[in-house]
Amino acid sequence: MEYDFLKIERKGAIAIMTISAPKSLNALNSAILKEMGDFIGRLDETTRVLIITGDGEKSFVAGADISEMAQLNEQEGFEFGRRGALVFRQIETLPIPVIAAVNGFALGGGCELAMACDIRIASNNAKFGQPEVGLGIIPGFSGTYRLPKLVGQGYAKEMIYTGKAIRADEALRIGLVNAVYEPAELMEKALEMAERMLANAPLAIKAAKQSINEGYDLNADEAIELENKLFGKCFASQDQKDGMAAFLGKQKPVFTGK
Ligand code: CO8
Repeated sequence: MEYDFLKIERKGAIAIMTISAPKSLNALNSAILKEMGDFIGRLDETTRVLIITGDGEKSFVAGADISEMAQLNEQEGFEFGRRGALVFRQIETLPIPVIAAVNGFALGGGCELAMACDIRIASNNAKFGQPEVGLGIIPGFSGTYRLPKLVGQGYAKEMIYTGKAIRADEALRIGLVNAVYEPAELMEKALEMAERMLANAPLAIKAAKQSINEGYDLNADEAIELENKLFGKCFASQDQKDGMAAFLGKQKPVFTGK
């Protein structure tokens, strides 16, 4: 499948989705959101880790496309926000790990896209921010929901109310990103992390992701119950048998994802 705004690369079971709209620093318009939804919807079990990045050395995603949003009325604004939020939720609920390799500006919808991914790593020139209130709107691709979960309400409110952008080192300090690298190293490090994940049991990673994501919004008893069920289910998999047999036989496990 060919896309106008996405470059798709595959390295074995790793897919790299690069958002490419260089004239607007990869700002997200409806066409890009549609292509992202299409690509994510087509992923099958041959893809076991997804890496999302932006084209060029300057920007991951500089937000939603302001020129498209400028003329929207209330209903259209609602629909545009919903479209982005649904695509981001699709990313968040993929049964595989998703790594955001943030290679520059991650502002507004760009920061929100990175937050819909499981893990964020950044280049040292990256900048994160939610500048929406300076445009007369609020974060509309679920940033008010995900930013406080990642950095706490106090810092999230400061970022959203002031609209200030923070540098990669500050994003690292507050836990918005896991690691910061030289720009030239970023993709290599993302691939390295993805490879480590590929060495593990796919069904176990899927269950762990479900337990963490869904458990977060439950109360303690419900979250522990959910983990318990998913833990039990692992024992119905061949991967559990192969993984434990390999350990006991002092060998490296080879997982089949069954
Ligand atoms: N939308 C449209 N065009 C953009 C965007 C954007 N978000 N960001 C940059 N561009 C364009 C610029 O207009 C410029 O175009 P042109 O060359 O035609 O003038 C080109 O990209 C290059 O940008 P700059 O010349 O401004 O480059 P600088 O290096 O000087 O600055 C910045 C880079 C700091 C990233 C600057 O471009 C900027 O501030 N961009 C806007 C960032 C922003 O405010 N993002 C948040 C947008 S709102 C949002 O994301 C809401 C999400 C939820 C939506 C819900 C819908 C209802």
